[in-house]
Amino acid sequence: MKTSLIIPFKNEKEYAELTMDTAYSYMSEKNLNFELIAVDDSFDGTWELLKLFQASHENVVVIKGGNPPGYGKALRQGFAAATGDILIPFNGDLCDSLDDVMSYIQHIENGYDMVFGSRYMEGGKILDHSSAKILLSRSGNAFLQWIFNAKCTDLTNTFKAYRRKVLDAVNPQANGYDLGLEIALKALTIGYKYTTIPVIWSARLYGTSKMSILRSMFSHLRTGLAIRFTYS
Ligand SMILES: Nc1nc2c(ncn2[C@@H]2O[C@H](COP(=O)(O)OP(=O)(O)OP(=O)(O)O)[C@@H](O)[C@H]2O)c(=O)[nH]1
Ligand SMILES: [Mg+2]
Repeated sequence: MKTSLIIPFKNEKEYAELTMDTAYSYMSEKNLNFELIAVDDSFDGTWELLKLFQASHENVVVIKGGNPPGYGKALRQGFAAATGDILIPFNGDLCDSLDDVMSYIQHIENGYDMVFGSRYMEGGKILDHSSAKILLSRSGNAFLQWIFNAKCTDLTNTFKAYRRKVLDAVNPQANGYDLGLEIALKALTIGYKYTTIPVIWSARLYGTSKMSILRSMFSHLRTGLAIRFTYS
């Protein structure tokens, strides 16, 4: 099966080449059939670095984001451009692990429609992150897990893998950080087969965070409740 990694970038000039090169080398060394789709909303030179990388590599697509920009919007543009059978959002600041990408692919090839990653289950890890952010994220996730009776302690984590048919059926609409949650919850209510595995999340070494924890917590809860009361 072919895998598309969808990689969003917003002002990540320290990461543009590093992330593309790290992902490309890893996927090539594992002999995977893959493509990298970068979706860029930057104004700091990241775009030029991505285009340079694309010029010297096959199976790399670089797309300009929307106006106004958005994390979820960028991922949706990436999904629309992807030609793979397995679609995986992979953050541009290398917080997600490529070994976990490999496990995702194996689980989908073994028959699952979706694989969720949890930083909070046994075997999962968060390397160096503010404890206030973790506390807020864990409590929001505990609530969402409870109202959906889901087998996942980290539903809000966007780092998940989907068979293409899941995205076709869900047709997600979110423009922000709630996109991954929207897809997962709608797909759960449809009944797609999923599993959750532990994943490792590492804090960024360069640049600055684009996510506001309070704003994204609010949008996650709003999205979760809206789906809970309209889809089931
Ligand atoms: N194209 C695009 N990419 C975005 C946007 N917002 C964030 N990103 C990228 O999405 C990835 C994740 O964003 P981060 O700001 O690191 O969010 P986070 O991982 O929750 O925050 P940190 O804890 O600081 O790592 C990064 O590669 C960002 O550059 C956006 O509006 N458009
Ligand atoms: Mg990050």
